[in-house]
Amino acid sequence: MYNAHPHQRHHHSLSGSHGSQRHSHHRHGSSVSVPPPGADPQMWQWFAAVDTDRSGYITANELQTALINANGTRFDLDTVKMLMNIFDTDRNGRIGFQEFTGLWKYIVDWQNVFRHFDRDKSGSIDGRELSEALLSFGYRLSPSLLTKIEHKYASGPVAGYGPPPGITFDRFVRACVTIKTLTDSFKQLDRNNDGWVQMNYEQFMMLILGAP
Ligand SMILES: [Ca+2]
Ligand SMILES: [Ca+2]
Ligand SMILES: [Ca+2]
Repeated sequence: MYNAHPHQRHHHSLSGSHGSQRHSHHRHGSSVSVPPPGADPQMWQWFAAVDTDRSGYITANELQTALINANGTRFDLDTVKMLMNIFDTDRNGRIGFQEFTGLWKYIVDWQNVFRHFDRDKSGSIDGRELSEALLSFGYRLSPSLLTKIEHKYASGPVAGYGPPPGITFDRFVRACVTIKTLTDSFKQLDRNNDGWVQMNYEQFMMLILGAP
């Protein structure tokens, strides 16, 4: 979805085999093809394009199929699960239309952030761009931490050598959300705000496993 403008997805979906003309032939058609009252018709079209089995809900698999990085790779399942976890507010394991509205806006906002910090328009975020982005979010990280993050989230070098190929959109979002989650967890324990915490094993494990 990063690569394709929402409109392109919309047209793609209508030209594909899941066009809206099929709604009425589906056994659940009457209940899911009609947008909820007051729904943005454009948003409903995008939702219908991602809900390929017309169940009225978006699953992790459907979401992963719909989300494409600029370099043509699909989003990592970890990122898809993270997004589902944030927006599946009723905790039924699927994304309904109202939840999708929030999810879509979130992705569009992140696309704008990504494009802003992808200074060289390479379609990925390199170490310098990452450092600038995190600094603008208020994270003043050491060079070694930045390198660690860059290596963790960059996709492997294509030729096995040379500079890391950078961080794709989906991994950039996951990196930023993870850094925020871990930092917030730390700050909660660091009550006097001196940069040190005392925690037991249980707390440490909960903190790490609670990160996306
Ligand atoms: Ca579905
Ligand atoms: Ca849900
Ligand atoms: Ca770049």
